[in-house]
Amino acid sequence: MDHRQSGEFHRHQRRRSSLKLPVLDPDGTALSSPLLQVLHTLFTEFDKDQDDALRHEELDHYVFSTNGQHPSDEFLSAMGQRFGANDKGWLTKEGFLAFYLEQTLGDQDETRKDMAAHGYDRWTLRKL
Ligand SMILES: [Ca+2]
Repeated sequence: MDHRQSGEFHRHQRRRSSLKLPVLDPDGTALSSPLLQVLHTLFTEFDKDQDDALRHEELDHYVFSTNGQHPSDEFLSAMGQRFGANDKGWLTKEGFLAFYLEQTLGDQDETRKDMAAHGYDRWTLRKL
């Protein structure tokens, strides 16, 4: 095939292989089930002591793995207070999901970028 045909072939292949899954449900008001699945997996992975909450060390590890920066203790506490914490002040799984709902409603690309940082394809939400 000549150069032009080859380009079209590759474009076609790319389209076929890029099944883009939604990060929000059809109403646009809740997280989509494929994204929820990934978030549940990530939460479990980072909840080392399995108490269904991310203590500061665990949440710091998550944030650092996501964007390469260590947040302050104030930031970590504020996340729990704002989105949902247990009686120790640690961010709960519900809080973690509430954070992602707010972020995703505001900026879907930001959430896709976060998933990519954790080794997921940002469009198909599959582990790479
Ligand atoms: Ca924990």
